[in-house]
Amino acid sequence: MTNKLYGAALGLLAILLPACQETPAPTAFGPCPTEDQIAWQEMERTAFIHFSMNTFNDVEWGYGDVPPETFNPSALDCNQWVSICKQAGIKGIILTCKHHDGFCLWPTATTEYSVKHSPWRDGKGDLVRELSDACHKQGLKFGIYLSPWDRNAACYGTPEYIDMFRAQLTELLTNYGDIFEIWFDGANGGTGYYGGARENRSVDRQNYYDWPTTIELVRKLQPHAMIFGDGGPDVRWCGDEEGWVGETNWSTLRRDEVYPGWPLYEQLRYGHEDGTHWVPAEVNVSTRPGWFYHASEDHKVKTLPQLLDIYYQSIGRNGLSLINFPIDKRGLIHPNDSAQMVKLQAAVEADFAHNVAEKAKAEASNVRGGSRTYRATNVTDSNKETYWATDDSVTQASLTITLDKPTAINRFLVEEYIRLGQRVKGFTVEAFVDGQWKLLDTQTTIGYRRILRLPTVTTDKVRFTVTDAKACPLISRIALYQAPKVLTAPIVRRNKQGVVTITAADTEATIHYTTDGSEPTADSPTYDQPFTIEQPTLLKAIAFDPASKQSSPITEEPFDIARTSWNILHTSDAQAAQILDGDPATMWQQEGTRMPTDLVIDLASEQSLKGFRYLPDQSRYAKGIIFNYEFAVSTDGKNWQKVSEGEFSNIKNNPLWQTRSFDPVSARFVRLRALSNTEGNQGAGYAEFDIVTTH
Ligand code: FUL
Repeated sequence: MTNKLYGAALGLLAILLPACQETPAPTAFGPCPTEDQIAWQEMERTAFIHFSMNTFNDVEWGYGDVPPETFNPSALDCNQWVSICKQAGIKGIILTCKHHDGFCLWPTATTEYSVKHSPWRDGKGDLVRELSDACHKQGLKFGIYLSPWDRNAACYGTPEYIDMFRAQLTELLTNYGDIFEIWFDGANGGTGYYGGARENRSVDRQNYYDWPTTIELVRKLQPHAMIFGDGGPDVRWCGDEEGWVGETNWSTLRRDEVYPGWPLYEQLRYGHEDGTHWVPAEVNVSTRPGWFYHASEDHKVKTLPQLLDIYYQSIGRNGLSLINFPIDKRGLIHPNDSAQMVKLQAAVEADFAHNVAEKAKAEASNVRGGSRTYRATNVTDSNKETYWATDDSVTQASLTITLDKPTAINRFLVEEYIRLGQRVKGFTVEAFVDGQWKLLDTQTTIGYRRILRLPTVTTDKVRFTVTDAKACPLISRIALYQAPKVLTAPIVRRNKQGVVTITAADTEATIHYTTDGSEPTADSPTYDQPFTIEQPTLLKAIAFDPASKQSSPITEEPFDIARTSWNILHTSDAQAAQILDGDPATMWQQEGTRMPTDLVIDLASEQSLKGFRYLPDQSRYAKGIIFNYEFAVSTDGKNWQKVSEGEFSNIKNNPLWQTRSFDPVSARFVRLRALSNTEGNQGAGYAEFDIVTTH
């Protein structure tokens, strides 16, 4: 080799060597998840099953005194539950093996208060067995809910109960295969049957249960199971039962401060930035207002827009979703619940059908050691084990994704490489539009996954900037999508003054309506601001997506005359106005009266009437639902003529609009007289009241 050549080779080596040297990998920062916690988080969607004695007694919390004979499902089929869960994209199911009333769904040796004394399967049934078998057969994981509170057990409150509780746990963790999660409820202590004592037994929530010993027992019997509690130890409550966790959501928690029934539970919505342990949030919510089945809630199953909000406010905020199916009295998932949950799955699949950033080019303002191992394109390579990392000293950095051509997007998804801890404290998302950067969103934490719903923007460059982090950010994935619009039938309301508002679930959809009875189409008038309808009119409306040319189902609203000048007589209660405000969510409860209770309205002018409409209280704990009624009319407010009477049959289970017709009559005053309500007490409540004229 000549000297010249030798020199050139040396020079080349000098250039190549640093690139060949391994850039040191980032080290873990703060608490990190275990492999079991990661496997749990990756399940993303799980289901709760609330089914027990409460189902048959139409209550949410049983007292523990109802005889086991009451438990008698007629057509129970766990395979139906599991099949529906599978169709709904769910990966594991948790069963209320024992709720607060103490009734056990398996033939336990610890108490007589169980399925073995029920008529179901002639007392030979074991629901825990049936569901765990069905789950394992269909490839779903199985988990258990065992209420620490037991309102049936005579020994509740004494050390003897803790032994009984652990014996129950041992049965459940030994006899039913792999358990992925054990759910310990924070509700405990209070009134109960307690073997006939019927008293109030409060316990020292922090110490009574001696949780450390119970946790040790679980670890021994099911070492891979996640233990859920207000503060974990493995996975935590999200601090509400409405289906959301905070936008800022740390998977870290000062765990030792928290215990089941912790009064500062609202902090669980956000986790603790300075947390000492990895305890990710689980977001539990029911498909209906209640956890247990009540026929009266058949029409209150969450709508697709509500379920999508829950999805984005749980999984989209670094949480795991746990959605409850209240099993009905037959022992089946009610068709209303399964339909909605399957719709949710279809909508989620559509939203994430096509990641337009997959394999896209990406460049970053800083790459750890300039190394290919930590390059920017790791976020678009579809490999969750590779990630973009910056130098240790860098906690603010940008990464720009360039698309092949301008593309419409409205979802931004980002994931941290959580194996080495949760780091990002703040970030922004921008799009390059019309020659400049447009800020789309400013947010805080990321964690396992963050999904942002953004207004649709067409762009070929998206810039993600970490504005603050605890340590160098490690980003394993960024994805961009264009989710289709949510086209559900619009909501139509008319207030007392006759002002009509129409809202679509998707704010980017257009709304079209007709008032002549014809079917609305994209060519019908566009709704862009409230308008007034004073005369009887059938309003029909749709939501429409101009991009896909798809329409929602039609909303039909049969309005009668506007209630503008109506006056509710014989009351000074300002809340009374709420029964004429067109909003079914507000109500008036006539307190302090004894049945019969009258609702008297002056219509301000004489009208030709042929019927009336009554909507009872729509709230979760509805009051004063009128059962027996009389309806009378008057021209002078003094002399009354009864035109209708009877009962609103099945109104408790079906608290929808009740319409009653009568022979046409002319009158200025109307009187709805409540003779009884569904609870057999004295209140009369109304969400809305209206009349039907002959027009
Ligand atoms: C609560 C319980 O009191 C409810 O009945 C339900 O089981 C829910 C999931 O947890 O704390």
